[in-house]
Amino acid sequence: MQAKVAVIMGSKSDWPTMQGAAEIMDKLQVAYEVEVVSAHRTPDRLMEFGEQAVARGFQVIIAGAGGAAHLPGMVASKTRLPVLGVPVQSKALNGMDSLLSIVQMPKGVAVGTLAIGEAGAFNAGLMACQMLANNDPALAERLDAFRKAQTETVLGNPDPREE
Ligand code: RP5
Repeated sequence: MQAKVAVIMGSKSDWPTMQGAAEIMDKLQVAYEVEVVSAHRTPDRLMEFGEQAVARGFQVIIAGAGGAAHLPGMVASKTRLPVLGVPVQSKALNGMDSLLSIVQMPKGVAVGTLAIGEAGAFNAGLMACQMLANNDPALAERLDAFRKAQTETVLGNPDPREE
């Protein structure tokens, strides 16, 4: 199956966070590719990735990075594909550095920024699925079922003292 989503990240150390995006895309049967593309350690690879992303058939890019997290903004500068940025929780500043680096894009180059850490990664995968579902009725049905099951899980056991 042609991968419509690229999940890139600045380092292998980001994978424990970024695998949340993969988890929900696996569940919703959306094909994706995963690569380490570092803005500062492999800048040429980043430029090449951004330039080739459309030709490779991707429709959405999820980019996770921590610290001085310039990866999402830089890749967005090289492609018209929508980029969903995930601020990875850094050790020194708990991800506030990552968040502010990703969210404060100057006008003219857009990056959609998710929450810090695992929730952000999962939601980036979820949002990529929602975007693709606009042109994929079967995926839309799977998304609806996922949301319904999530709601029923809460409604089925609303007592906070029970597991
Ligand atoms: C960023 O630096 C990465 O996205 C990662 O979050 C952070 C630390 O990278 P490593 O030193 O663990 O490779 O580029």
